[in-house]
Amino acid sequence: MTDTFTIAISKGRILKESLPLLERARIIPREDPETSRKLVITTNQPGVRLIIIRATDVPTYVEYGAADAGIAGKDVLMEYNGDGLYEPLDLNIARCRLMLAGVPGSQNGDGRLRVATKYVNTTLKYFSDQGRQVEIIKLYGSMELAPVLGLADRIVDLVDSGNTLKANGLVPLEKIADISSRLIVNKAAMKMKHAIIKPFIKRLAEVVGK
Ligand code: PRT
Ligand code: MG
Repeated sequence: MTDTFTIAISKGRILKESLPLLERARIIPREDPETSRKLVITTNQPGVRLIIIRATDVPTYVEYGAADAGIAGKDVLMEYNGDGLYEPLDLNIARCRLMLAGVPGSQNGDGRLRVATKYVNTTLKYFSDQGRQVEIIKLYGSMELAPVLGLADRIVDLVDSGNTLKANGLVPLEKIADISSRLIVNKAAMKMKHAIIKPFIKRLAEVVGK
C-alpha cells in the first residue's frame, strides 16, 4: 500500500476551506465530497483518495494508519490523547477561539465552578494548570444552553463571530486557545511513504505561505 495516499477530512467548514488548498496543491476530487454520499472519494492523482469522516474521528484514523494524513482542528487535536501523529503544518483555516463563557455579571459563588463542555480534557488541563478546581459536565453539543438553564455556571466552546454566545445571552470571559486546522500525518507513513508525503507537505506549505 505504499503507492496509495489516504487523506481524512470532515464535512462542513473544514472541508469547505480545505478543498481550495488541496486544489492548489493539485489534488482535485473526482466528485464533490460535500454532496456525494460516498465516504471514499478518488482524486485526479492516481492512488490519492479522500475519506470523509466526523471531525473528532480524524486523529483516530490517522494515528492508527487507516488514513496516512488528515486535516483536523487544533481543538480536536488538543482533546485527543494520542502520540502517533505528526503535526507538520498549520493550514490557518477554520480559525476561531476556544473560550470560557458565561452569563454577564454572574459570580463564581462559594462552591466549585461547574463548567459544561465537550472539551473535557482541555478544560480540566486549563483549570488545573492554574490551580483552579472545577466540576466538568460533559455535553455533546448546544453548550450555550447550559448556563441559561442553570445546568452549569460556565461553558467552554468555540467562538468565531461571537453571535451564538450573544444570541443566548452569554459573554466570552477567558480565551483558552487560538484554534486553526492542522495537517496531521501518521508517523509510520511519514517514513514509509515519504516519496509521496514530503512533496505533498511542501506543496501545501507553499500554498498556505509557510
Ligand atoms: O457538526 P458536527 O457535530 O458534525 O461536528 P463538528 O461540530 O466537530 O464539525 P464542524 O464542521 O462544526 O466543526 C469542525 C471544526 O471547525 C471544529 O473542530 C473547529 O476546529 C472548526 N471551527 C472553526 C468551528 C468554528 N470555527 C465554530 N465557530 N467549529 C464550530 N464552531 C461553532 C461553535 O461550536 C459555536 O456553536 O460555531 C458556533 C460559534 O460561532 P459564532 O460565529 O457564532 O461565534
Ligand atoms: Mg458542528
